[in-house]
Amino acid sequence: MVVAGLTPPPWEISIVDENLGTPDYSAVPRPDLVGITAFTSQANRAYEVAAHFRRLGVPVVMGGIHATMCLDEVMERVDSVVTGEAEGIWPQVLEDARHGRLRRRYDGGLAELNDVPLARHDLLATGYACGAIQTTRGCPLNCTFCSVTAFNGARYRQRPIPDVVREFQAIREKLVLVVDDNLVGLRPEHIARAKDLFRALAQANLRKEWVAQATINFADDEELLTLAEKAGCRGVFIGFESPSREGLAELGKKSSLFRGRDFRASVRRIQRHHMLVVGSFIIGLDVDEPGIGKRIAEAASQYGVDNLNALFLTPLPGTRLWDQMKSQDRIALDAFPEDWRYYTLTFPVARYKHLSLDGVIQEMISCNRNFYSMPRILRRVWGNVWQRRKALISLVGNFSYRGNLRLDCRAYADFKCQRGDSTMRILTGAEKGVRLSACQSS
Ligand code: B12
Ligand code: SF4
Repeated sequence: MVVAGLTPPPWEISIVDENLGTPDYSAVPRPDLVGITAFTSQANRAYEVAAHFRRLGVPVVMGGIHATMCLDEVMERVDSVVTGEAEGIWPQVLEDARHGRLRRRYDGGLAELNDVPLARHDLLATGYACGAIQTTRGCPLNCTFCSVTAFNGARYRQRPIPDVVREFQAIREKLVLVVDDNLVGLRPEHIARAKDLFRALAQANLRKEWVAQATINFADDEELLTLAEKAGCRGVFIGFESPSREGLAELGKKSSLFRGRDFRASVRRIQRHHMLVVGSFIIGLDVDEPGIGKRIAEAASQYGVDNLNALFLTPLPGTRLWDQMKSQDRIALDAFPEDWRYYTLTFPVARYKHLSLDGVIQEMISCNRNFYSMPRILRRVWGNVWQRRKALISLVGNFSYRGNLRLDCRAYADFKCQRGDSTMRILTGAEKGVRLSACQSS
């Protein structure tokens, strides 16, 4: 939608979001140019779509996180790759495409956020549960496992407030996901700007509710919380990552944010402003030993978060964790691009120090079973009723996570079957084929 916003007439644009289903591309009028974006986990599908249009002779450009982090792989499969942020380079790409002289590679680097256009929300289909908007880019924290600093840089950049308000007004949906990685930033001037943004959103009387991602310092400023609530903030997703100090140090999570902090009190302060808190944790760190799943569930319950989102430690390309695991030969699923489909953070794709494949999966199951046990869910939902927070959303959220447990177990069983065995041995391509058909027939 942002790239569409950068695209001037006479270009006519349509957006196909395959999250809504796969269209019959052969019935779609032949375009002059195809642009594709994909997360790493979606790369294989992106290549299928690219191949389809290239067969028709339509030039294909790919950009976004995967294209930037896996440039060589992507270059082999499309006509042109745009790495980095598109704002500074896309007009040039369009001009070159118009004259039939697309270059193989363009680099947009990091954009000035004054140059970010209003995203074309009008081009999306209707019926989404929520709209999406970005108000800042970049994160100074540079955690080892995360690609945000590598992609968007450590300099925290904020969009002009009038642009954000206008874009919010253009979003149809009542519920909005603010996609920023770090909603308020860390430095006083960033927090002051976040307050100004919240004031402006409240004043614009948008009648929208929104959720965002933040670091735990969001809880430290009462005025900030009051303004966020008035601006429509109803929930925050916070990465706690590990219940242990050693785990946080391993992930490079800035210790000053965590040192000496009373997590329960921080979470409560946010919740008192009628916002839900989703806590994210990672399983599979080098410090994690058997029992970590239960330990995380207990920490999350003790902190008082409304939902727990536990993920497997995953070496995403371009991260410091990737470099480290690659140099230690610990990337277990490395038949790329095929294996990218497992890089959803919901499958164990690496070799973990103290946990076998079965072991790490069991820890994940135990973590979720523990946190989403019926007595714990009821206690949390009752707490929300009592505090007059979004009890219904909390109830639905908790039950949908609980409902996913059975699906997760099935997915792990399929994953293990396709992967071969529990000793972390990687199968050859031929072995994989045999295994796969065995799985399908069973
Ligand atoms: C919002 C978000 C989500 C939302 C998406 C909601 C939505 N409606 O879009 C949700 C919650 C669903 C989600 C899910 C996941 N996410 Co996510 N997500 C993000 C987040 C925070 C913002 C993405 C965004 O909207 N950015 C705003 C736009 C404007 O930026 P952009 O996409 O980078 O586009 C710019 C450039 O890249 C470029 N560009 C992009 N595409 C193209 C295409 C062309 C042709 C051109 C020319 C240019 C171009 O131009 C744009 C303007 O400069 C990013 C972090 C980040 N900062 O990017 C993580 C991020 C993309 N997510 C990530 C991951 C891992 C996931 C999950 C796999 C994890 C999980 N289990 O939850 C799932 C995958 C879901 C799936 N379907 O497979 C990783 C991806 C890493 C990777 N290598 O793929 C990121 C980078 C975060 C991280 N920790 O590293 N995510
Ligand atoms: S995990 Fe969060 S805090 Fe760490 S670098 Fe990524 S966006 Fe920043």
